[in-house]
Amino acid sequence: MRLDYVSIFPDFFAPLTLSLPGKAAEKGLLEVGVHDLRGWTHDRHHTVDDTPYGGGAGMVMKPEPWGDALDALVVPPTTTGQRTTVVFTTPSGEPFDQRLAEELATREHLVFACGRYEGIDQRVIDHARTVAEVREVSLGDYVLNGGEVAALAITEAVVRLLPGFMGNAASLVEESHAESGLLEYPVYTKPPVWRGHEVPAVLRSGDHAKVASWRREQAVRRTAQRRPDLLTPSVLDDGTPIVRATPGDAGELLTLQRACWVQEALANDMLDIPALHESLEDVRAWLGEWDTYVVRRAGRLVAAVRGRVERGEHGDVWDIGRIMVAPDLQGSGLGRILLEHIQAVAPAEVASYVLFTGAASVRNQRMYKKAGFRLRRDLPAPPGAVVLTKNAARHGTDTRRGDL
Ligand code: 6GU
Repeated sequence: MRLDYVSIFPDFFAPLTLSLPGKAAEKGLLEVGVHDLRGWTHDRHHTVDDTPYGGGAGMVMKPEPWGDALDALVVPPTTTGQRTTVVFTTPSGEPFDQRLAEELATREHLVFACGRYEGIDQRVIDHARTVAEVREVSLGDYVLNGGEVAALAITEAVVRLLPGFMGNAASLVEESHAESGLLEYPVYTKPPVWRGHEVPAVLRSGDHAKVASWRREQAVRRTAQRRPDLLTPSVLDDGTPIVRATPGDAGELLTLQRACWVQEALANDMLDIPALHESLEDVRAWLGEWDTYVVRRAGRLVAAVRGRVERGEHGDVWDIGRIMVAPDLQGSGLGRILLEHIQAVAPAEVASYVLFTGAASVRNQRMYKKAGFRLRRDLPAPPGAVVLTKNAARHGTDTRRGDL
């Protein structure tokens, strides 16, 4: 693979001769070229920018030096038919992720065009598309002063995937990681107790099955807390996402709530279900106090669930409620998926989950029991309702000796 970098700050790329890419270059897996854009200027001041047409703040990178740089660096299709790929690093690009790293790792020649100021004249990118594959890539939703650091980050992610680099072990790990779609579980090494922090006992138990299931559970829990967007249950089978409710959903939630609870009330021969009598203002108010998730199908809000932490005598409890599915979609499994989802997003500190349902809602109770909830006749419940609870998945991280 050949990598070229064009920038007005070529010194940024000194690290390429060190660390990972440096080693790959030594092994002959990589050829690296670093180029000063000013080398393609023709005026005395080596000017690379100018004021924007249409006015506005900041400066725009002039097209001519970039055009000459691309003329010099973009090579015609190789015998395998592969063209050069030009990567423009820009905060308005497509988000960089492992999938894109894997894709770029298959290329023979990458040219990183690192912009500064307010960006590069659009015609440079348009022209590049006529001679090369072009990717406009962003590291994430924040703004850097220039694309150099982004190009380095992309390089490191790509180069470690090259066959023969890191003995291929990395790519195997990567695969399993990508497959699970989860964040990594926490890791520990010796000593078993350090500054009062213990290594979770299960990891020292020698029980491989238990270790595996503990790690999986930790990965799911971490993912739910830090990146709920990555979690499988937050997407239905057909890819429909389960998303956080916004204040604008209040009206539709009210409609869904009425539809669901009228049905529930009729089925259970009870008419005083509080949710049935709430106003739009009530819904707006509880939306602000509960973690609420909704599902939209063809623009219509068709299902919802909410949860919040309650301080209980025996530790924090995750109160789950308002699992609602539009009447025409009931029985489709949506309720079960929402129930899984709301458990997965519970904060780490909760000791148990609790939910209430109609004493006569046999179908609901059956679903909850299938999901591991137990009917608690020993706990208080409002008239006509029952309580069900379930222990939250234990997650032995950060157990300090003194706490046990
Ligand atoms: Cl690729 N460039 C710049 N300038 N800012 C960024 C970025 C890239 N990615 C995130 N922020």
